[in-house]
Amino acid sequence: EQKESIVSKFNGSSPLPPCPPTPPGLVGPLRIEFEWSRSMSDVRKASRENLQGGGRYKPLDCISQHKVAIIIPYRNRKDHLKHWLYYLHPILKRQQVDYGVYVINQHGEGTFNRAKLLNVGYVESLKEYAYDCFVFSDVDLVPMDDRNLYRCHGEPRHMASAMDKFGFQMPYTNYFGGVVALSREQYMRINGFPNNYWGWGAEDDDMHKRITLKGMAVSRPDSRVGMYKMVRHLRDTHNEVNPQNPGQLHNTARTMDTDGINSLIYSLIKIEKDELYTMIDVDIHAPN
Ligand code: UDH
Repeated sequence: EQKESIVSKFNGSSPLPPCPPTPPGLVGPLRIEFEWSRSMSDVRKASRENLQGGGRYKPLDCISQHKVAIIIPYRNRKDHLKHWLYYLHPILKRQQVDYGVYVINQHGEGTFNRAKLLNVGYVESLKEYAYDCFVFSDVDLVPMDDRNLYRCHGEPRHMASAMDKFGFQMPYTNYFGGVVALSREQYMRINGFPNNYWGWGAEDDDMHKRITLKGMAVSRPDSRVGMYKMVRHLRDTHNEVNPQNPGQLHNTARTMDTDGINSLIYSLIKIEKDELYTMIDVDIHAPN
């Protein structure tokens, strides 16, 4: 009799139940090691199970309450992406997320612009699926505890609250860097992210300012659950510290309603579907 009910579940005659609020398969603290010898075929073996193409996944036995686009700003970090995929796919599956992984590649050698790439990821992921939540994650950050849920909350969420490179503490009170999650409503309320922070620095502070200026607060996991390990690396070329960037923070209140998702201009070059991710190659019109 039990067998029959399982069969009928997969026949579609009885609809899947909603996934429980707390995923049952979580394990808590994780051991993360960035093995240099890990190959892409190791990564595929560890990650591909039950994935649909382009890094899409839905739980098999319940309906997820969280449709999440994971947006990664990217250029020339193949090794980091490998580690990220190796660890994150299994975690996200345990978390019972209905998700897709979008790697937003800045085309060309122009000055890098993290926040603008994140805006592109928001727009492009929504062309594929009705995501209601967006996790914006650097490619080099892997959570050390799977209770740090890749989903949205009542307030914008700063997920990377305890990074190893900052001694597992917040570097300063209003830090909003690394990995954050915003619902569609929260993101639209702040007009997305700024498009004008070229090079390294301050775009994450601008994101935080937008949130507080619109009367929202930021929530965070505690410093155990919020632990992240970063792949160690040198500063990238074409993403030098831009000393102009912090000064722009004085203008956020004045410019945020006109600079953001409503003023985003870019040229799509190519969309590539890997089995583990969707790569969106984009020209964001970097200044010379
Ligand atoms: N990113 C790229 N390619 C680049 C630059 C940035 O993919 O060339 C992405 C990537 O997702 C990265 C994120 O943008 O994680 C943020 O990049 P970042 O350089 O601002 O921040 P990160 O924390 O490094 O990775 C800070 C500078 C490290 C200097 C270390 C010197 N000890």
